[in-house]
Amino acid sequence: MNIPSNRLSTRAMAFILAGGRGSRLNELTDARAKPAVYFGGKSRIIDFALSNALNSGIRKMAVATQYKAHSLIRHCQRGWSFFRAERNEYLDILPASQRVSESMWYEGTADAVFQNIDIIDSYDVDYVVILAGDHIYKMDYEVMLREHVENGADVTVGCLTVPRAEASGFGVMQVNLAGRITDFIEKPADPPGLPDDPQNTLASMGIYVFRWKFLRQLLMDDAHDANSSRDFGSDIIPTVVRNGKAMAHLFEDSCVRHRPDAPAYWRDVGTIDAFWKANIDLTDFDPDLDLWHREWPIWTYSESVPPAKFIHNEDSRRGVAISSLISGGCIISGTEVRNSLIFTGVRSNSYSTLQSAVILPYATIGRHAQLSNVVIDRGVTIPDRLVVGEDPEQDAQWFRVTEGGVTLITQTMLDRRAEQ
Ligand code: ADQ
Ligand code: ADP
Repeated sequence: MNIPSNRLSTRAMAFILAGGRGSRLNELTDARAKPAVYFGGKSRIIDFALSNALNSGIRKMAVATQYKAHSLIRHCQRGWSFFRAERNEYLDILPASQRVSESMWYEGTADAVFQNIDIIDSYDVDYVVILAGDHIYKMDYEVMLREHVENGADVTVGCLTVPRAEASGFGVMQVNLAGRITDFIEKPADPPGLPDDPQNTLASMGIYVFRWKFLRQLLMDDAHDANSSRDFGSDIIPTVVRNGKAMAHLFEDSCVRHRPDAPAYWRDVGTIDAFWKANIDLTDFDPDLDLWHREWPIWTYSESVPPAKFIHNEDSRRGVAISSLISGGCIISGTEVRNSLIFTGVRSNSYSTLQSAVILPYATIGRHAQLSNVVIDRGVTIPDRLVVGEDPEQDAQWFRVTEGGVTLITQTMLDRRAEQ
C-alpha cells in the first residue's frame, strides 16, 4: 500500500485502549478481554480499530491491555506482527503493570497513555489518535485528522447521533453551529436533547485526536490533580472543553460505506443480545456492515485451514447452509444450517439443525441437536439431542438466557449440566 506523504496519518500514531473487561458480555469475557471477543466469522473485535488505522494510512500503533490480556496479546502477535521497524512502522503491545511498577495497573484510560509517554515520544509523531478497541465500525481517521488540523483544535472528539433514551452510557456533548463543543457530560442520567432534534443527542465514540505535545502536557498536569480519575471521558475531555478548543467530528463524515447510500454503521457489541444480533445481521441479503468490501478490508490473524466442507451422510441426510456464513475448516455433515454465522473449525453432525446460531471457533455439535437463537462459545462440545430455543425456562436452568431471548452456552455450563 503506497500512502502519499502529504497525508496526516503518516505523522500520526494510533493508541488503542484495549483494557476494558466488557462485563455485560458475561461469560464470553470470563477468559478474554472484550476487544479479543470473536466477531464476524474470522475476526476479533479489536481488528476493526486496527484495520481502520491501517487502512487510514497509520503505521505506528500501540495497544494498551489490562484485563485478561493473554488471548488479546497472542492475537495481536499472530495477526499484527507485519509492522517493520526498518520501514518506520511499529505496533507495540503495552500491558499494564509492567511499566511504572509491577503493582500499578492503569487507573483510567488517560493513565494508560500517561504511563507510556516515553514510548509515544520515541515514535516521534505530531498527532495521536486515541481509539477504543471494542467497537465495530469502518472509519477513515485521515478525515478526522484533517478536520482537527484545519480547525486548529486542541482536541477533536468523534461523535454519533444516538437516541436520548440510549445515551446515558456515553459521554454526551453540546456543540455550537461551528461544531465546537460547548458542554460535555460523561454518562449523564438524563442526557439533553439536540436543540433541533430533542429525541436525539450527540454521543462521544470515545475516540479523540490530539497534537501529541498538547496531550502530553495535559496528561502531566492531570497527574498532579488529586481529584482526577485519570479518564478521558470524565477528566481530560471536560478539561479541554472548559479551557481550550474542543471540536466535534461527525462519524457520518468519515464513515467508510460500501455503497454511497449505506447507513453509517457503528455498534458497541457490549451485551450478548447486541453481539448476537450484529453477527446474525451479517447473514442479511444486504447487510449494513459489508465485510466483502475490498477497498476497506478487515485484517486479522487467519489460521491456515482447508475450505468449509458440506457432507451428505450415509442416509442421504444433507449438510446444507442457507443464508449463512461458514468459515474455513468447518465440516457440516448432515446438519441443516439457516441464518447462522459459524467460525473457523466447527464440526457439526447429522440430523442436527442450527437456526440463527453464532458458533465460535472449534465448537462441535453432536447428532440430533436443535439449536436456535444461540451463541456457542469457543471449543464447546454440544451433546447429542440437545434442544435449545424452544423452552426458555428450561434453557435458563443451565444456560444464560438473555432478555432478548438469546441463549449463551459455554463448556462450564454444559459440564455442570452433565454432572446432574
Ligand atoms: P466507556 O464506555 O465507559 O466510555 P471505558 O470503560 O472508558 O469506556 O473504555 C474505553 C476504552 O478503553 C475501551 O476500549 C476499553 O477496553 C479501554 N479501557 C478501559 N479501561 C482501560 C484501562 N485502564 N487501560 C487500558 N484500556 C482501558 C468511553 C468514554 C465515553 C464514550 C464511550 C463510547 O468515556 O465518553 O461515550 O467510551 O463507547
Ligand atoms: P480464546 O482466547 O478466544 O479463548 P484461544 O486463542 O485461547 O481462544 O484458543 C487457544 C488455542 O487453542 C488456539 O490456538 C486454538 O488453536 C486452540 N484450540 C482451542 N480449542 C480447540 C479445539 N477444540 N480444537 C483444536 N484447537 C483448539
